[in-house]
Amino acid sequence: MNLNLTYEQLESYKQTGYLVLRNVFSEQEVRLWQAECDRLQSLEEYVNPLNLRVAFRQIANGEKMIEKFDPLLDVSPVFANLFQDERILAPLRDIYMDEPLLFKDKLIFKLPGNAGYTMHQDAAFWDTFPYEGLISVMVAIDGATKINGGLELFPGYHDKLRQKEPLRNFDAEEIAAIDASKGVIYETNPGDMILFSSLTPHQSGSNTSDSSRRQLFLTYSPTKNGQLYKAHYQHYIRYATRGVDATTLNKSYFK
Ligand SMILES: O=C(O)CCC(=O)C(=O)O
Repeated sequence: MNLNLTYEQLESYKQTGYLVLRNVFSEQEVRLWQAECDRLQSLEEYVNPLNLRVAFRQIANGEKMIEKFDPLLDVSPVFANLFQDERILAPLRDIYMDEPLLFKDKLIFKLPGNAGYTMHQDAAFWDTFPYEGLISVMVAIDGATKINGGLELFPGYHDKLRQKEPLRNFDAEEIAAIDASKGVIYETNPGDMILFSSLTPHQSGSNTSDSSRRQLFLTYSPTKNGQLYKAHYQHYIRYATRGVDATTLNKSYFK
C-alpha cells in the first residue's frame, strides 16, 4: 500500500490546516479498539476521580462520567501498538519531512449526554513548546456525526496563535474573529483519521445520541524539536491540578 500523501493532499493540508483520510484502518482493527475502550472504562483503579490520568465531566442530571484517559498508551497494549503505525507516521513524515515523535496521547470517550468543547487552538495549551510543529491525529473509533459531537474544523486560520492568553479556549472576541460559516463538521466512520495542526481552530458539540463517540488523539512533533513527551506530561499534570486543594492533591495518584 502506498502511504505517501499526494501533492494535492499536502497542498490541502497547507491551505486548510488539516487533512481527512478515510478508511485507513480495517473493521477488524476497529472492533478490537472498541472492545479495548470498554475494558478501560471498566477498570476501577483508573476510572477514579483521584487518578490524575482520567478526567471526568458532569452531565445535565448531575452524574459524573469519564471524559478521557490522558495519557493512555502505557496502560493499553492494544493502543500502544498504534502510535508507531506507518499508516499514521507516513503522512506526518510527508508533512514534516522529518521523523514524527509522540508528544501526547489521549482517548476521549464522549459518552451520551457529554458536552462538547468550545472553540480553541490546541497550541494555546502547549505554548511553552515549539507548537508550530505539533500535529494531532484523530483516529475514529466510533462514527462521528453532528448529533454525537463530531469535530468541527475551521480551515485557513492556522497561520498564528489567535489567543491573547494561553491555557484557555477562545473568548467571545476571539470567536467573533472567525467566520462561523467556514466551520466544517466532519462526519467520520470508524477507521478514518483527521490530521490537524495545533493552530487549527476547532470545536465540537455535545453527544445528544444514545451511543458513545470515542476518538483517539495522538499528537506528534518533528524530531528536530527533540523528545518532548515527558516534559509535556510534567507540564500537563501541573495544569490539570491547578486550583486543586492540597488534601486532595496528596491523595491523588497517577497510575
Ligand atoms: O473530542 C472532541 O470533541 C474535541 C476534543 C478537543 O477539541 C481537544 O481535546 O482539544
